[in-house]
Amino acid sequence: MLKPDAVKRRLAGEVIGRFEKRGLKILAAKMMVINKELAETHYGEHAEKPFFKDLVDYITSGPVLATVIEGEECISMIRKMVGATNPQEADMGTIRGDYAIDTGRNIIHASDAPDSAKREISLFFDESEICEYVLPDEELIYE
Ligand code: YYY
Ligand code: MG
Repeated sequence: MLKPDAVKRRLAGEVIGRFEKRGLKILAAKMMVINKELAETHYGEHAEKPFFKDLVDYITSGPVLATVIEGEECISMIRKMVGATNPQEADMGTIRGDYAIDTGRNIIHASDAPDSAKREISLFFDESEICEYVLPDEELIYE
């Protein structure tokens, strides 16, 4: 999910483009303004953390671009491409390392495991909104 800072800074295309160029497949994408309740559910694992209120305020502060992205080992690959939670610690060449400065404005959310991906996708998308299709160059991407 491209967070409001990414959308407002017009970085959404740039970031999605990195995933496309890597060879990953975009199955769904939707601009939306998340309400407080949905934000609190999405970030439920952080409910007791001191930054929770600021995190919910921030993710609800403007439009996000929610996406569903598919590919082999996609979750760990995307987490690597995203970089460390704190952009100051994120390697150069990662999305956060290249475009962000503060943890509370770190551009992008990425699911961290198959279970959380499944849960998060179901929070933001109906099944009918997720497009299954074949990429014509799949044999050039996968051996
Ligand atoms: O998965 P990731 O986004 O890299 O980090 P999480 O530990 O799941 O935290 C979610 C979100 O919370 C993070 O992207 C920014 C915010 N946050 C924060 O504001 N301050 C922290 N010390 C830790 C996380
Ligand atoms: Mg996380």
